[in-house]
Amino acid sequence: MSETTDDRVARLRAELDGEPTISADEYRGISRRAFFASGAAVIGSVLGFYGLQKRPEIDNIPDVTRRVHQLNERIWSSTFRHDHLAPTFSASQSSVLRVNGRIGIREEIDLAAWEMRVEGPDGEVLGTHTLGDIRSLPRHEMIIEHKCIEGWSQVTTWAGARFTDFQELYPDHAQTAYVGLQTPDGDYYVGNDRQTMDHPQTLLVYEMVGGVPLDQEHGAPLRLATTVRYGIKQLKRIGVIRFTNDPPPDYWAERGYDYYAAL
Ligand SMILES: Nc1nc2c(c(=O)[nH]1)N[C@H]1C(S)=C(S)[C@@H](COP(=O)(O)O)O[C@H]1N2
Ligand SMILES: [Mo]
Repeated sequence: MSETTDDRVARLRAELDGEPTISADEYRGISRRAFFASGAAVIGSVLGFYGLQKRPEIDNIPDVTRRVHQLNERIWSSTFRHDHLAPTFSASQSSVLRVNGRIGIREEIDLAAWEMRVEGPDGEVLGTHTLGDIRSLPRHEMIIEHKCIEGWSQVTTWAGARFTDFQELYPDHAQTAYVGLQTPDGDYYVGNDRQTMDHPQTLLVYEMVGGVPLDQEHGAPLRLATTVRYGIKQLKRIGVIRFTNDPPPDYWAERGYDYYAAL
């Protein structure tokens, strides 16, 4: 795909803003192609090539992609391998992740005053935590490839607590279908499905490359990192965690991106 000068200017401007630079339409195109490439056999049996051939060229694309996404999601939730680990890398391959996305973290916060609130399905407060609480859980480090839907990826190092270890503090809410996360100001918010949160490579991260505490731009004092979802789902500067059975509001899903953003 060739990029016009206007596209490039728009992209660079958006990059300066630190926000995803791919439009929802482009994203749908990419994810549709990826899906067709990986799931042609499944789609063939479920949708039938009849439906695909009949598809009008441009007008109907959102409709077709919506159906593909619904299928995609169903296939994902039925085939998700909970024990499948993403590849890890050596420290020499790892570097501090480029900063991307500043929604909900534009202003610096007082890290000493930070607290994280935990809520149940109706917003009832179940608990609050300091960073000390999270640091007292077993520390795990992972050197993984972070992937952004904008089309770049980078090997980086994260260290923190496994979400499953944190979840043990809330056994009554360990089976909810979703976990919602929000920045303290509520400006950025994501919903992640239970399988994602229960994955062993899903961490509440407080340190980055070299064991250095997370800096503000990377989401200090605490962010999410996971190998099974794109960057958009890895919320920086967690203020609220909510256990819920309904899909929590999701910033980029509201703007047309696939809710699951699965890898
Ligand atoms: N609060 C917040 N978290 C966010 C974002 C954001 O805009 N605000 N952007 C997401 C995106 S699109 C990516 S790729 C990663 C980037 O993390 P990094 O800045 O540490 O590289 O953060 C994710 N988490
Ligand atoms: Mo991203």
